[in-house]
Amino acid sequence: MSDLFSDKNDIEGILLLLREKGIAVLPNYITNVSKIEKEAREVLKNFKQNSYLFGEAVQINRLSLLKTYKELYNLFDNHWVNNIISQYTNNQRSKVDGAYITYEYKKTDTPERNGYLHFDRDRTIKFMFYITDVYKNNGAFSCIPGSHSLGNKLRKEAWHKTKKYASVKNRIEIDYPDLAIGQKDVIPIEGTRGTMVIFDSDIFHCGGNLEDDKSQRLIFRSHTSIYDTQHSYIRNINNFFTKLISRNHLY
Ligand SMILES: O=C(O)CCC(=O)C(=O)O
Ligand SMILES: [Fe+2]
Repeated sequence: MSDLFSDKNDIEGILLLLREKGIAVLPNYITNVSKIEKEAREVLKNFKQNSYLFGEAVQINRLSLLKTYKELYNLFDNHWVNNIISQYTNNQRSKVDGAYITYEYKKTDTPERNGYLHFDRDRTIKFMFYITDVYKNNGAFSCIPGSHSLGNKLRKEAWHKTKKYASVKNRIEIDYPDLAIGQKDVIPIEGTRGTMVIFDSDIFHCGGNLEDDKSQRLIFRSHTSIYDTQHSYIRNINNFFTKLISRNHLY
């Protein structure tokens, strides 16, 4: 997994990893996480919760809704984040759209949707910050480095077959069994609290599956849409005006 590590100051190295592997990991991105954790727990208490089989989740549709939570807000609204988004999207985008806080503490028989190996139906670049230590047993984000190119192709093909978000086939083991790709191929992206993970949501990934009821994971993650098909751009404009659909950016 150390071949996915980069240094926060090495922007070129981070971009290279994102392009070649679909993921970059920055251990010890921040050393003092306690204020961030305090704010994240307040948001979980104060905001409306989404239904989430693994525990609790709050969806923040626009990052600006977090403005009074300075530690959380600053983590995703800064030059470093904006620079990476701009360069990775060739200046199509420059800022974080929204965010999620997820708190996983329930072991389930049937996984939540993000627990299945998948690529996201809408492509985004995500910054994912570990507020607790993350290990295989507490629902680590897991992925197949380098699978983002195949994910990109499959996502575009899937959208050609339907116009309905919920019908887009994105679960690898269920929807694409012929690939014979599955949990046996994933690696858990483990890290201590303060780790930042950046990934392209076309990568095959999953997370949140706890191995026992004692382990817990708390994560703060942002998402920024990448429009790489004409219909994804048009869909976004439609969503903006109609506000009919609230996308779930975990899958
Ligand atoms: O919970 C996880 O680690 C995976 C979440 C996920 O699928 C996503 O952020 O797109
Ligand atoms: Fe996902």
